[in-house]
Amino acid sequence: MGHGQRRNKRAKRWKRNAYILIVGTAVVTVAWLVAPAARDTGPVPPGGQVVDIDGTMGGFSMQEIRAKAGRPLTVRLTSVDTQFHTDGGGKHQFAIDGLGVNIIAPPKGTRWATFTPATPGVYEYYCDVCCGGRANPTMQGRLIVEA
Ligand SMILES: [Cu+2]
Repeated sequence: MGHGQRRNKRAKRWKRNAYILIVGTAVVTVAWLVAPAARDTGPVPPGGQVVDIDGTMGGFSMQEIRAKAGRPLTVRLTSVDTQFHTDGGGKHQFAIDGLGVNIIAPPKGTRWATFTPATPGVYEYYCDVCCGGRANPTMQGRLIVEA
């Protein structure tokens, strides 16, 4: 085998290894980015209603929630965003001023709160920690509490 051939072989092997490393890293990164957030299901009071809602940069997954007055309601908020979002760091909030509810989900995480709306009515919920916050029409919704 000539000198040039050997060098050529070594260069080829180096190229293949670099290729495997780059593709492997990309695959792992993409898998991590698209993986669903771990759903942390906390304790739920018996007889209560549970609502799972996602916060994304595109808004809440639900813009209307119906509940019954006097019945415990557990809201589980999951942020599907990563910490690499420059606006809000991947956190999302679910707040209802009139009911003292304020849930903030960390990036790719879930937080929940249980509360019992006593009075029928329409309560606005919103997120104010990301992308335009309350001014963003997709980061708000209505909790409709029926008698
Ligand atoms: Cu948000």
